[in-house]
Amino acid sequence: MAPIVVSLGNPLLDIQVPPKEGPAYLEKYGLKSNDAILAEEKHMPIYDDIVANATVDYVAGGAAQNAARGAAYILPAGSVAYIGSVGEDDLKQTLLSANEAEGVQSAYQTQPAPARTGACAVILSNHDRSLCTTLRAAEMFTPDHLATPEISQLLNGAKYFYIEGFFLTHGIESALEVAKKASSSGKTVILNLSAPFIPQFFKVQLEELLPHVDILIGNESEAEAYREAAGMGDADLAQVASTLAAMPKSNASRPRLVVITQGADSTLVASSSASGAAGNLKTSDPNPKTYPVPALSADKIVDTNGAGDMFAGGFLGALALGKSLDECIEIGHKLGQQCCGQIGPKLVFPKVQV
Ligand code: 26A
Repeated sequence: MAPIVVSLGNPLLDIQVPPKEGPAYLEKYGLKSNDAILAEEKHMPIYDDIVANATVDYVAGGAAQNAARGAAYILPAGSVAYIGSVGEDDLKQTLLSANEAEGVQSAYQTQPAPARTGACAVILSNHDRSLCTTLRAAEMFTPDHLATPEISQLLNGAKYFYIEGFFLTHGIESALEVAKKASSSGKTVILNLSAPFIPQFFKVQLEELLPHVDILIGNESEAEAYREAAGMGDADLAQVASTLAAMPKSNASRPRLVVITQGADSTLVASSSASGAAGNLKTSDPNPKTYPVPALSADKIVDTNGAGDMFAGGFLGALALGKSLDECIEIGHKLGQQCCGQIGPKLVFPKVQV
């Protein structure tokens, strides 16, 4: 079966430090307990440091790669492919195995040595996670990969395109190429804001891509960062979501949805038009609409790393199955919660019915 979902992002191996040991590393490297950043010079020793001195877990990561595995969880075998750039090393092998085990086709661009696959130090404390990333080979992705026969066939055959906001730090040209082509062919483009620093420091790239985006997904801190970057004063999240939904759109035949998650609190969906079209809010729904999140007791939470990606992956998979918006949100919530019960951005295997 040719993949109908293609996901694009930075392939990373997550190196996780458990909550007991996490706070010391937050302090040592000046990291916030709940954040996602690109490592600066002063953070660079963290990778060797935690590997040598902490009890680490290695898990497949990379925001869009996690979402790809989430979508694959609920779609028929062979439905999902993932594109990103890696090095020729053991980290790549770990990522390949995770994708293969979970039904994601890895359509990697591989950089020659000495380039190494990217890594993310995941410092846990309580239910928070601090992500500190060194992109390495991931930011060496070049648009010519998209033109190779294998990848262009993949792009032509797919119907749903998922792009992580993180990719915009280096890959706006490729992201635009994928999104423009997809949206001009009436296909669906989904963008995740990924982290507060994307609307904060990459607002130009974000707004360049946004016209080609049908569904924008983010969390409350990313929406707040956009509010600030856009000078929206004390607008509430519903206003921020509605503003983003109403921004110019190249494929005017379909409304834009903006989905804002708020952890354990309700999820918000704003639409550029409450027309009742397929996959949109119903005409009778409020716009924005608030979806309650089922309760998850604290003792069921192992760590929250990847929960947002698995929400997005569940949403994406359900969308590709032709489910209603309400069902997409419900499945997103289920996979997000499932992920909270696992170490890292993982789901439950053998698979459980969602
Ligand atoms: C460019 N940056 C900072 C990143 C990331 C990232 N994925 C792509 N680019 N920083 C952290 N992640 C991934 O986010 C997941 C949790 O949402 C981590 O690898 C982690 O699995």
